[in-house]
Amino acid sequence: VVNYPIVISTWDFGVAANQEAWKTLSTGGRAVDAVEAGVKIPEADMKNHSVGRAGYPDRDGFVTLDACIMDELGNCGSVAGIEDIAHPISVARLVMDKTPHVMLVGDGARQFAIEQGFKAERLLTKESEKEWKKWLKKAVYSPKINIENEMMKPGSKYNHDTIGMLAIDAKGNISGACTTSGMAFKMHGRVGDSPIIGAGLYVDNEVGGATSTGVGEEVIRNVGSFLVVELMRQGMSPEAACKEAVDRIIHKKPEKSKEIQVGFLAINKKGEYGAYALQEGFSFAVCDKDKQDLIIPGKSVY
Ligand code: SD4
Repeated sequence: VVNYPIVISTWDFGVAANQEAWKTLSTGGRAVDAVEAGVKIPEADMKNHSVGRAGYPDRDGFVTLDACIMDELGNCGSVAGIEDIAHPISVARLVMDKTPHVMLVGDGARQFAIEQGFKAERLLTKESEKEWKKWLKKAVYSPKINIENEMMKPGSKYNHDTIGMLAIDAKGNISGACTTSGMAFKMHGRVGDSPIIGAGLYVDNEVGGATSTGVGEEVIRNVGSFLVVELMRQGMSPEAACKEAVDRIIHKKPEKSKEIQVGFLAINKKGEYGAYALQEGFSFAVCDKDKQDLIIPGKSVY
């Protein structure tokens, strides 16, 4: 039995993003078009301070965005540390479609976007600037993630994060997209897992796809999303594969693992899905022909 078309994505804002993706999937469109359209919803959301235009800036006040996309043919595109462009996922899509490259960073990514007709605009909102100035008073920079913990508390105003989305279209083809403003008040130039193919996102059309959210450094160290897909290739269910990837992080850094959040989300070729996270508080959204749900998976010790 197979279950597609289907789209799944990280966090509660995934519900609205999935609805947008579903418009493409339910009318016979390609998964890659669906995921691009889907993640543009949180990218454009002015209330969302962890993805796209209203994202919190880095510690020097620059809003720098990361995104990547991967299709069923193994094509992929990525931008990292791009400034002034509200929809980094669409720039990543054009890196994939129109250049011989996979990844463009910083000013080069911005220049490419402008050449492709994107508007350069100030992304730092008044609200984000206010939060940044508040943060500057103490300027506690702790990559071991006080801010991330705060983000993960249900109801916290930081309680939104990277969106990673995976879709299977009516033909059974799998694609994924991932987009973020990264860790709030990060070092200028810091890049997380989200735009790194294999870390924040990976798709193999024969096996499935995976994406991640949380502290990108730990995901990069373990090449997390690639690992999840490879574990599914060996026969693990999506949830078991996500759990094993989380366990690798715990195994390598047991102490640090107590203080940070990392979550993986995965789907296999049949449209079975699952997720696992280091800490409580992670959620993901599922949309297929029968349902539109928000699911709260367990944490590593449940
Ligand atoms: C990153 N995984 O840049 C992304 C987003 C993030 O807490 O910071 N999440 O590491």
